Order: sequence, then C-alpha cells, then structure tokens
Amino acid sequence: MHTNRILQRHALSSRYNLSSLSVLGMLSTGKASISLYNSTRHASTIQFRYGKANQQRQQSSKSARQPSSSRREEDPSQNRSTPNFTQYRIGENEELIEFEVGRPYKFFRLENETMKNVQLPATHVTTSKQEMLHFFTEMSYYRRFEIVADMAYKQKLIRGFCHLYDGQEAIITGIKTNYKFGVDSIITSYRDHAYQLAMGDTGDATLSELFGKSPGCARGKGGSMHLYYPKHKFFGGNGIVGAQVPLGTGCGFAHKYSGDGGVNIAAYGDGASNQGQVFEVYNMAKLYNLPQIFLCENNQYGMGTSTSRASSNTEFYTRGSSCNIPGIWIDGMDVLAVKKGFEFAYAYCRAGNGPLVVEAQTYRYHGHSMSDPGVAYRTRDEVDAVRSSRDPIEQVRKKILDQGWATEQELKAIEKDLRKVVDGHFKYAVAAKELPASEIFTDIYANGELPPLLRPVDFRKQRDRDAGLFDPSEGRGDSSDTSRLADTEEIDSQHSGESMSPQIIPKRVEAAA
Ligand SMILES: Cc1ncc(C[n+]2csc(CCOP(=O)(O)OP(=O)(O)O)c2C)c(N)n1
Ligand SMILES: [Mg+2]
Repeated sequence: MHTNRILQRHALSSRYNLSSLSVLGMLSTGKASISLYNSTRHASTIQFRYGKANQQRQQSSKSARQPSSSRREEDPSQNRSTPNFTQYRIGENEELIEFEVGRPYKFFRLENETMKNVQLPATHVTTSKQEMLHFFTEMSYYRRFEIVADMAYKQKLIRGFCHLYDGQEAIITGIKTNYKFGVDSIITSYRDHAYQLAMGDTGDATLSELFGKSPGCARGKGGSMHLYYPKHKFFGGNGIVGAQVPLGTGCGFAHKYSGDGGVNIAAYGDGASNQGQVFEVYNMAKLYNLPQIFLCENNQYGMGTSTSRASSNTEFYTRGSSCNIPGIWIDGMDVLAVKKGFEFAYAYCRAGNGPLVVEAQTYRYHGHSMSDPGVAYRTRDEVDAVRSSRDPIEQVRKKILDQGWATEQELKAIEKDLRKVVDGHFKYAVAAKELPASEIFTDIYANGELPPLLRPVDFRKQRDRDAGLFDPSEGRGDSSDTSRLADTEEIDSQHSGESMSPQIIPKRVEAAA
C-alpha cells in the first residue's frame, strides 16, 4: 500500500485508540522512504519502500551487500538507485490542530513593506498528529545518523573533517516540508549530512561517502564536507566558509533567468555571515530581485568564537539592511516555527518580492568538528540547559505526549527502530569498497583526461603497499586502458625539481600483472 494511503487510513483512527495507532512518518532516508508502522498488536517494524531501481539494486547486491564500484558510470549520483522519495504533506482527512509558536517571529523591514501576494506568518501553526509523528521520526533519524557518525569517526572509520548537525535538525526538517522537489535548489556549508538525507540520498550511500567508500555520492572522494544530490538540486556540501553563498545566489539567478519558479536557499553560519562575499551577493541579489533566501543558521558559535565576540551586529536577520533586503527571525529549535517561517519565506520569494534574509536561531551540541570537544569556550551547563529546555526533538515529543497521540514507549520504539536502520547503514558502509587506487586521478577533468601538470603517484609502489587493493580491471573505463598508470621513475628523471611542464604527461606502461 502506498505510504500516503497508510497514513490516511490511520489518520482516521481514534485519537486514543492506541491499539490501532498509527503511522509514524515517512522519511527520505536509508534506502528508501521509511514508513514506521507501530502498534501494540504488531511489533514495531520498519517497512522499506523501494522504487524499481532500488529493488534491482537490492537483488544484485543481496548476497554480500558489497557495492561494486563498477556500478558507477560517469555521474554516480545520477546512476545510483534512488529512494522512493516522499515528502510529508498533511492529508485531507487528518484532524488539524494549532500550536502557538513559543518564541515569536521577529521581522525586519517586513511589517510596513508592501509585499506582493503574501502575508506575514501568524504566531499559530497548523499541524496534525501524523505530521508531528513524522517530524519526530525524521529528526530522530538525523540525530541517530550523527551519533553513529560520531562513533565511526572515533573508530577511525571516518577520516578528515566531520561536522555534525545534531541540535539543528528542526531547520532542514522545516525547510523540507516546503521544498518543491525538482524545482527549488539548496546549498549549504560543510555541516551537511542531514541536508543530504533530507534531499533524498540514501543513508547507506551517505554514510559510505563519509567512510570514503565508492557507493557515496562522490564515490568516496569528497567525504563528509562534499555531499551533494543533484537530482533534487542540492549543491553541497562546501568546505570554504561562506563560498556557498555566491554559488547559491548563482542558482537564484538561474531560477529567475530560466523562469522555472524555483527559489534557492543558501545556508551559512553566523561566522560565515561576516564574510565580504556574503554582502556582495546580498547586493547583487537585491539588484536583480532574485528569488533567493539567505539562511543564516545561527548556532551561536563559529568554531570556538561566540557570536557576540565575532559580530558587531548579532541580529543576523537584519544584516541585509545596507542592501534593503528584509529579514525574518525564526526559532530554529521549533520545527513548527521553521515550517511556517519557510512557508512565508518561499511564498515571499515566489511572488517576486526579491531576496529575503532568514535567521534561524539554533544550537550545535557537538563541538565545531570532531577535533573540538566543544567545552573549552562554553560550559557543559550551557549545552545541558539547551538540551533540557529547547531540544527540537524533545519539544515535539512533549507535544505528542501532551496530546495523547502516542505513549512514551511507542516513541521509544520508534527510536529503537531507527537505531536498527542506521546500524544497517553502518554495516553497509563498512562492507562497501573503496575505489581502486587507479581512480586517484579520475574526476578531475570533465573529459576524463589526466591532469597534465600533476605529478602522479607511483601506482606500482602503491599497489604493493595496498596489497591487493589495486586492481586495474576495477573501476571505471576500459580495463585494458592502462594509460592512467604512470612510469613515475621516468617522470622523476625528467623532472627538474622545479615546476612540472605540460609535456611531462604520465607515460603508458604495461598493465600490472
Ligand atoms: C574561508 C575560510 N576561512 C576559514 C575557514 C575555517 N573555518 C571552518 S568552519 C569555520 C567557522 C564557521 O562558523 P559558522 O559560519 O558559524 O558555521 P558553523 O560551523 O557554526 O556551522 C572556520 C573559521 C574555512 N574553512 N574557510
Ligand atoms: Mg556557527
């Protein structure tokens, strides 16, 4: 049965009849949208729903759950099986309920402005039991994913940089409710795991990318900071602080130029908001009247520096002032406030009102990245106080319990199920293969050529070191084409030790035995 129909069927069930309760949401997760079906009669189970492509992928990789790098063609993300993606929408038969937004919106230059076809968001938000259960499930999934990433990093299964999003889950969850898939575009910083999952990549693939394994969106070459999902116009995952803001504005320009009706969100941190390039594109976006949301995820710190130490104006929603861009402040810990706030932001931009600055105030629980324990510049009490009073998942849990929509045990069962789901991603990513060393110089030029100015590694030595990892028949391309293998000794002899010249191009050698 289609998940939506399941949802609707259960929406009709009595509010307090817990034996027939209920469907607990759909996620763009794991290998699929997850439908959590929970009842006291049936043990909690998670039903994975696969699209056709995913079924085929399952069958082909069933035995060993070993993804093969040869499965990837030119653009891995386009060829990878994609989840049967779903976005939660309140159904017609659902009983609606209104909640007051705990911390009201703040507006900058919006109240007296004449806006085309849009009204400021009210302080109450309409939702339903099913949507709240969905939010609980979706945010808990992102949280669990980050906890497992944290653990995997400590086990050295993830190397390099890794920035976790726990604490900030309500923001992408509230955005996703309003996102027009196939139309809108979005871009963010390196704190991007939940964005990738929300935009539809699978948990298996996402964790594989973090592990540097071939099923990942960048075939393991990008890692944690370089996730992307072009199918749904998620353009990463960007490691240079602030760099995504001009890139996103370029997407905003493309939306306007092509008239496709889309809106771009360029998300950046409170630290990034002080960058010159951010102000430059504010100016351009306003000049061109672009459908552009500048989203400042104010998590209170840029690395170890608090906003009050780094920013002369900590009211980030007013930062468009020099370019006459209005702004709105949203409580980024309250998923309902984010949902409604972005409903407004999208409507504002779609109606042709031009760009908007949105500040979503939030908090990051972990340190800046895995190398930062996160307690040198703030106290544990501060972190604990946010966890106990403003946590986005706990706020939703409380509302669900207060309404009698589920019991504590039932919500715990969801979390337990999610652990299994993410454990599945973990097992998958552990078993997944790395690309062979012969892929080291691929994906640099669009035409697949080796870069002429790069000094290649000695694949023969590398092969010995990797003891069996290197196999020229693996990976992309014709296995008889050994042009990627370089006779580096000869190159070394030609190399003067100064700059490499274009004629020093890796020489064709015989294939390794
Ligand atoms: C151009 C540039 N400068 C400095 C850095 C180092 N750096 C990485 S993250 C960061 C702090 C950014 O903080 P913020 O924008 O608040 O984002 P958050 O990490 O809090 O999400 C800095 C300075 C970088 N990656 N790029
Ligand atoms: Mg920050």
